[in-house]
Amino acid sequence: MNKFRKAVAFLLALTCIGGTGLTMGVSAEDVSSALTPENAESVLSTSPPVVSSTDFDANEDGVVDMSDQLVALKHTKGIGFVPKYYKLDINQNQIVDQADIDYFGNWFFHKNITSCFVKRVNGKEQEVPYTVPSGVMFLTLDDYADATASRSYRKYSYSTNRGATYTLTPSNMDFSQNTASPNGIVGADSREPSTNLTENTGIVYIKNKDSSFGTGFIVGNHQIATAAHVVYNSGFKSTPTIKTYNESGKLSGKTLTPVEVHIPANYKYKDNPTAEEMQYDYALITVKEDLSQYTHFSLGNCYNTDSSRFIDVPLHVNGCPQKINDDTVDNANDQLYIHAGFVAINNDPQNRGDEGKILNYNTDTSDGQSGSPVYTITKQTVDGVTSYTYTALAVHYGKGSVADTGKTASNCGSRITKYQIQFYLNNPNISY
Ligand SMILES: [Ca+2]
Ligand SMILES: [Ca+2]
Repeated sequence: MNKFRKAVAFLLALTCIGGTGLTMGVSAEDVSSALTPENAESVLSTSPPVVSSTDFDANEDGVVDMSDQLVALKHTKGIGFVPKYYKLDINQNQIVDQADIDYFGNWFFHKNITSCFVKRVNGKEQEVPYTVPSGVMFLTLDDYADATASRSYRKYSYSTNRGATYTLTPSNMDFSQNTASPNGIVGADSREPSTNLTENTGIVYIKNKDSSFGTGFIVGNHQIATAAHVVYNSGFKSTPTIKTYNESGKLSGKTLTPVEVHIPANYKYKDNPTAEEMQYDYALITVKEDLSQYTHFSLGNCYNTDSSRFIDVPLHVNGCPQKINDDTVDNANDQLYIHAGFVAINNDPQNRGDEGKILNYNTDTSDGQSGSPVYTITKQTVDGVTSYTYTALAVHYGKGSVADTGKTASNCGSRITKYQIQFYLNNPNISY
């Protein structure tokens, strides 16, 4: 088995592990007939996007081939990280996610691809083009996203009431062995009922025994992401009730069985956390049921978050608010609500200077939406066939510190980085 076939075999194995969250653009037949290093280079010389081949050489071995797609897949699954991770951003939207894996495979095999963001407004989708011009790698260094320090976590079993701590380190892949070969409402309340959306089945309602509730989202076959403050205050809250949604944004009637909850060891419940504290406001709940049939949210490793170029990224928050219509009317039946806003940069000086630990956005939210996915929708059309990727860039916290006066950068959440990708997707300390 040559190294390309090995790479693809492993990649296909990972695809199976990933369940429905993964859609790959290549088949085994494609690989055996098309993959040679010589072929790879000729493909590159004739196929868009025209940046340069080295821009996508993620493993830095001098050629762009399927082994680069493999390392991209490992990165998005938290197995190991690519140091120059912007090289994985094949569709050039400043976010590294599942959409890039799909794009790579299709691009490599000469498919005709278009890719853009989608913003949902009044139940319809608007296409939002990427703001990075083709051929330009406009990078703002991002220390937080590059961090490889260890982070400690606490876990708690709902069945035994026992806890434990452990540490994870998001380690970069080592390519040195490569042989040289080629909350708040911002202005008017713009939220609308979230109906007929595929991603609604990836969202869950989390109700605590103390009657507080929040939102969560499915990121793996047994893993649900939410905010730490949904499941923890002075200690871990008792076992929550978790319910799923159908595509119409209504509760489906199905209840999941929580097994464990995990939070960062540094998390402390606080009413008005600083960005430094808010970075730890994320949690993982494992459930007994197999969630492979539900929509999975990809976890996005974004960069350029300090750049004005990132401001045009449409960000959706979809969750279950306690009240709607400017927080005056009860949200009967716990319907999902969605709104699309934009990433907000530099509008909130109190929240900036945080080294990118949190993300700010002007998307409308209110209590109950804590733990919601803050996500982009990427639309890819390959040879006339359209697909969507839902990528969380943050776990929604709530109102920012200047919510009531700023009217611009009101809401925020803890940002997804390598820490969270490893924690949610490649965590040997979870059971279910
Ligand atoms: Ca390479
Ligand atoms: Ca991308």
